[in-house]
Amino acid sequence: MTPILLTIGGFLGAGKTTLIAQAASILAKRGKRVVVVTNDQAPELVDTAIIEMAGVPAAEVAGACFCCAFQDFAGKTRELIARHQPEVVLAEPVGSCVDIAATVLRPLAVEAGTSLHVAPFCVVVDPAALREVEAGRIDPATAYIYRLQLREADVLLLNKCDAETDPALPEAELSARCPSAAIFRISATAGDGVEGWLDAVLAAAPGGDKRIEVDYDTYAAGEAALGWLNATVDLHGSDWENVLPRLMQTIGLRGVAHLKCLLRSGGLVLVANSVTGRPEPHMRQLASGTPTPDARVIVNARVACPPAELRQAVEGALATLGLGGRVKSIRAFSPGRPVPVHRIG
Ligand SMILES: Nc1nc2c(ncn2[C@@H]2O[C@H](COP(=O)(O)OP(=O)(O)OP(=O)(O)O)[C@@H](O)[C@H]2O)c(=O)[nH]1
Ligand SMILES: [Mg+2]
Repeated sequence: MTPILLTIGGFLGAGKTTLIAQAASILAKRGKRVVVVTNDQAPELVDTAIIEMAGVPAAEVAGACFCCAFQDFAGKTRELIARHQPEVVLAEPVGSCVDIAATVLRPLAVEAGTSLHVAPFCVVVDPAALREVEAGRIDPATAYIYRLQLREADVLLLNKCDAETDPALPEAELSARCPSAAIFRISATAGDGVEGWLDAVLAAAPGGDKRIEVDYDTYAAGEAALGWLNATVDLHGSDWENVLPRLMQTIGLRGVAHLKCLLRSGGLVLVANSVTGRPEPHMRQLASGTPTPDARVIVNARVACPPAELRQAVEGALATLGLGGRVKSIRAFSPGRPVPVHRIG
């Protein structure tokens, strides 16, 4: 059987990984084999750890986005298919990327050796981030990327409905921006609406054929406006449930696109996030085993500030914690100009 490639795009922090974990769990309960391909501009990903903890086979394309590392993406996808014979491949492109249909999905359809049914391209939207964009509170070039992401979607997923008290969720605004996209209201965490969406997209005709014009200079400027930091740090202490939000709060960056930290100590695994329009750190327990006095923390930060400032904020916060803070690795940079290997416009 030809595996279905279901690509879940959308802006940083929209809920892509949460949705992928939820979809993988629903499909596994239906007896389907699922694999996941994650993506980032640098290695050491919170997302890959989350997916692997959910018991789903995953591969990571790290160091560049799917479009710029197309051969790596196609190769990793082929390897996962050969090893696990999945019915569904779930893929998460980097949240600051756009032009996915032209540079990833259509090239895949012609790439020799990758036999896949490309499902409709789904883009996840956090209403809080959409409000920030509409209010002009994010960098104009980054907002350009955000709006283009909506325009190339076959399906828009209005996520985090559980956290919205306003009954007038911006559905009308979304249909105006992207008239031909189907819209589903979901909660990736609670699972509301997720089965209905999955049934629809897995049974649908192939997708990924929207054509959009992209100004690569503005696209590059929108990505370059973001500081990117991936770090792995060892801490020595206790009371990890309080340490993680304290670390996030001390990093204390404004205009966050997505700050996420994953802490492992013995059998305890915690993850905390702060996203555009929802700055208060939100913490979840992924595993509740007994902790030890040692913890390893992965920090992934994508923030609208220069990378040097971002690095200083993270290193300063680690020093303030006073828990040893032995940095195993740290990389801070701004994403380079996107140069897709293929573009089928
Ligand atoms: N309330 C609520 N929060 C959600 C929902 N889906 C995701 N979140 C939260 O949103 C934050 C970001 O979720 P992720 O799934 O990591 O977002 P992402 O789009 O994968 O982010 P990047 O990989 O950085 O682009 C986390 O704190 C999630 O718990 C939802 O349906 N409801
Ligand atoms: Mg993610």
